[in-house]
Amino acid sequence: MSGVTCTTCPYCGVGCGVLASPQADGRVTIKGDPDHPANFGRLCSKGSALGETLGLEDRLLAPEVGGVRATWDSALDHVARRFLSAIEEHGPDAVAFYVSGQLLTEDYYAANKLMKGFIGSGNIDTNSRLCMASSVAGHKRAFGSDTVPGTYEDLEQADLVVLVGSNLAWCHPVLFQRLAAAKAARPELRVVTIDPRRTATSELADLHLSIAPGSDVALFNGLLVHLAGVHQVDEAFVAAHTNGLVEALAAATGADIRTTARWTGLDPAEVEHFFRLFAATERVVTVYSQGVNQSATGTDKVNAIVNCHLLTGRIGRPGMGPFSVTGQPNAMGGREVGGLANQLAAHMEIGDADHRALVRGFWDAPRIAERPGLKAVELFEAVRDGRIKALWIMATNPVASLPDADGVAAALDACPFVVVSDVVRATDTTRFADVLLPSAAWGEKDGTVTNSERRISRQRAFLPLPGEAKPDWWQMAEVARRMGHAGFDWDGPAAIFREHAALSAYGNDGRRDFDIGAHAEIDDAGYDALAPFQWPQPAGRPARARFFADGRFFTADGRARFVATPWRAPLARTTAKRPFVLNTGRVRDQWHTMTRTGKTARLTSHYAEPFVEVHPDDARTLGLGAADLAWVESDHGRALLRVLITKRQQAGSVFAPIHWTGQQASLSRVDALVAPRVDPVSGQPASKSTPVSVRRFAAGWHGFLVSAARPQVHDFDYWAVAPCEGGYRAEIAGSVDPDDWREMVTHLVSPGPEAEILAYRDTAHGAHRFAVFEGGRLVAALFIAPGPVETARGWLIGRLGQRLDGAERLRLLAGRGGEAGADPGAIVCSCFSVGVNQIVAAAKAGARTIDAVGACLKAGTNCGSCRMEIGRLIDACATAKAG
Ligand SMILES: Nc1nc2c(c(=O)[nH]1)N[C@H]1C(S)=C(S)[C@@H](COP(=O)(O)OP(=O)(O)OC[C@H]3O[C@@H](n4cnc5c(=O)[nH]c(N)nc54)[C@H](O)[C@@H]3O)O[C@H]1N2
Ligand SMILES: Nc1nc2c(c(=O)[nH]1)N[C@H]1C(S)=C(S)[C@@H](COP(=O)(O)OP(=O)(O)OC[C@H]3O[C@@H](n4cnc5c(=O)[nH]c(N)nc54)[C@H](O)[C@@H]3O)O[C@H]1N2
Ligand code: SF4
Ligand SMILES: [Mo]
Repeated sequence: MSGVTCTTCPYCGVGCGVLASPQADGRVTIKGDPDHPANFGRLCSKGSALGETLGLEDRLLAPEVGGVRATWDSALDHVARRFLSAIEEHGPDAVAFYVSGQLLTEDYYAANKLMKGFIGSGNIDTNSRLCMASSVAGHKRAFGSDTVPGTYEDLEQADLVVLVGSNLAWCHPVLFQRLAAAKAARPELRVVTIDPRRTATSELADLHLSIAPGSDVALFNGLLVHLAGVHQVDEAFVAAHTNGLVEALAAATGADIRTTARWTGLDPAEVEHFFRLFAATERVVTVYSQGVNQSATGTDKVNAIVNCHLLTGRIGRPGMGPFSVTGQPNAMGGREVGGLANQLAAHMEIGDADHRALVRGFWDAPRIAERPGLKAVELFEAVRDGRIKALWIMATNPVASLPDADGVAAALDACPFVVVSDVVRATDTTRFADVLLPSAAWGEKDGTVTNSERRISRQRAFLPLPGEAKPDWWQMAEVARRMGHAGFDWDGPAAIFREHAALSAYGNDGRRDFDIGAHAEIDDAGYDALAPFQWPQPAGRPARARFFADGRFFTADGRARFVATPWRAPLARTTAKRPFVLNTGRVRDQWHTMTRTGKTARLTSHYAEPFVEVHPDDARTLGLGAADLAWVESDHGRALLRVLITKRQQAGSVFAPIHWTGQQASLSRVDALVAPRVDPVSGQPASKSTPVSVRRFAAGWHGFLVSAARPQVHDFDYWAVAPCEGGYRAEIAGSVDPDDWREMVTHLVSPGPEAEILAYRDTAHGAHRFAVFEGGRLVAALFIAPGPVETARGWLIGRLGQRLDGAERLRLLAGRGGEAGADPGAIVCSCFSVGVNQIVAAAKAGARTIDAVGACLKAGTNCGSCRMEIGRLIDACATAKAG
């Protein structure tokens, strides 16, 4: 294949258009698609680095049964047989699928159809349960349908954008850049961020509310009361198009500014400032994400926000509305096909007999699930206690991403039959598979995805299928056929898309929001050429960009519902034994469990290790120093993480990113700690509020290693490995010194027989340094120190693979690299590998703006994902100077 392919980024829900051009040398050039309406040519750091993640070295390229390579035929027969026999013996509810918002709509459609229409169970749930379920439930309660009313343009057209529990700068970077550009062009556009932590996103904010974890309902109840009190009520809209205001207001009674401030831990003046701003601004968009959804009161948080928009009638008009931004590339597509256990298909409900009859008729299905299936957390409980006999996991890594992750591992271990479809051979979940099925990855697969603003775009293949990899829909269809079911004989994703589009229009008449009937007759060529479009696009009726401005909702009486959301203090109480709240989330350059973004040196240089952020006051009490290691423990499990001390963290809570797994580091899965507590309405886990304790790890020694070959690190108490330019970098630590340091080096890097190992012992500092040369080139270096290793990591990495003369060797062993001023420091701009030290130096030398830093270092001038961090460094230098 050659030429330029228009496709869509496989990471976040912004859904950026990508132009991929395979080169003669096998590399693929990646650019933003200037014509795609989500990004207009922009890409963030992860999108820009897509070309570096396409290597096949770690891919799963052939089916395996029982760890042994198998043919597709035998593997598929085996899967069909085992599912059939489990169903025959124990009934349809004894089997389950656990799928993912990273499937394409066509894959997802096939999986849902097989489970709900042909196996006849509701037991298909998805990682969207961990992600969007509270928003889905909140939308349904308020609108009668799972509808995102607005569009990205609304963020640019608003006069106030409120970001609640959203680190947009890192998690939806291109949408954030659109917002930042709009604010730069129109400084009167106000931004408020609501997050217990200060983040890269809050750098853009005019007002940051560092609320007490979990207290969002109290804040928005207070806002509702305030808006009613200052007569900011759209009386006509409320009277004609809503129900339930009296009850919602009653539930919020007493939430005056003072009380709201007390419940949210904020200053009354800040609360008042926010309330006044909201009251006085007609064009308000409230964007929310996992700080809202991943909570034991997540659905109430959503409705408390939506209530304020209904009260003011600020919904569905340009620049106004509640806006749930989705995480995964196809979180929305999964909802459209009914991939959650409590949905049916095409935004229909399992619980609705008419919907069941309609879908059953359309599919010509032998049986249809009569009731909702198990939601993710319950599903894995059922696996653990033996109710589920056969489980198929597709495009998700639950041993790393579900709460009580060790419990999930135990469940999979106990399950009689586990199938895993993945693109990567070794993940924390593939370890437990009886059958491994190699899936087509991004760039190889074809289909559609729907982004946060309901825009459906094509993902197109530009690479051949490697090895024996096959698309996920094909795997599902083959197993369905082998189970004896008709209705799965599609010849490609276009056929599935046509069926999906036709079902969305079937018996619809405008009663259901999701309708793309205009595409039900699309031919294969039309599907190949399909340009991004927003739903709904019904056949014969006009398309529209926004919902609800007309006041017509999808409830039985057509009116929206105010939902009473009485404030309850968060359930996860800290105790003397577990005195901190563990908050979890994302970093800029990694995607989830790192199976793709973890492959590139560029993306791992921003953060190369799993870490926990701790407020300086807490660090003091805990006796933690900078870059110490600490045990973070909950009632469910523990993790060993690098300590980052920062004031951006609230005292009393700690933050750890979710990305690291057993593939990259020792005990680093934060979900091993997270309690399996869920929101009672949505079943979404409260992933951001587990009580934990933090304890310093008494390391006897710390080590930093660079090595051309992958090092053998698994025996150490602590280890974390990442790729770097020319090889690997690793952080290691142990509680007791080894008997022989030199032997340890040999064990770590297995030097060849000709290797020269130079050693240096710095007795004054208790340090040991080793350098290993092969053919005159540096192939490994290890720096050991009694405390966290202080060395110029970037400098050392830069020496890997180089020929060093005698003087250079001495300098290296003396650990004097950084003193030469050559250390860029931790990488901030991953596009041009520009580090903290360089940016600080530029700022000190007079670069006072982000653009000035860009002009001298190029930092921040490509994808722009790092601009907020550069801004913060400049500010810090300016403050230091002033102070
Ligand atoms: N770089 C990167 N981007 C991603 C992803 C990724 O893995 N990496 N994943 C994608 C996916 S699937 C998702 S779902 C999105 C998630 O996108 P976001 O929701 O923006 O990301 P998170 O970091 O999970 O959490 C957001 C913020 O919620 C805050 N928070 C915690 N508790 C509370 C609370 O009680 N109230 C409030 N108001 N805030 C709170 C956290 O401090 C955190 O800063 O990101 C998507 N984009
Ligand atoms: N504590 C805590 N836990 C969380 C969260 C949190 O904020 N805090 N966030 C939650 C959220 S919002 C999410 S979305 C989840 C994400 O959690 P996961 O879904 O578990 O994370 P991923 O690493 O994206 O897993 C995707 C898997 O699919 C594989 N894959 C990639 N492409 C394909 C493909 O085309 N086909 C197939 N079959 N496989 C493919 C990848 O190699 C990888 O193994 O984590 C959740 N867990
Ligand atoms: S913002 Fe970044 S990760 Fe998200 S779709 Fe765009 S390029 Fe991909
Ligand atoms: Mo997500």
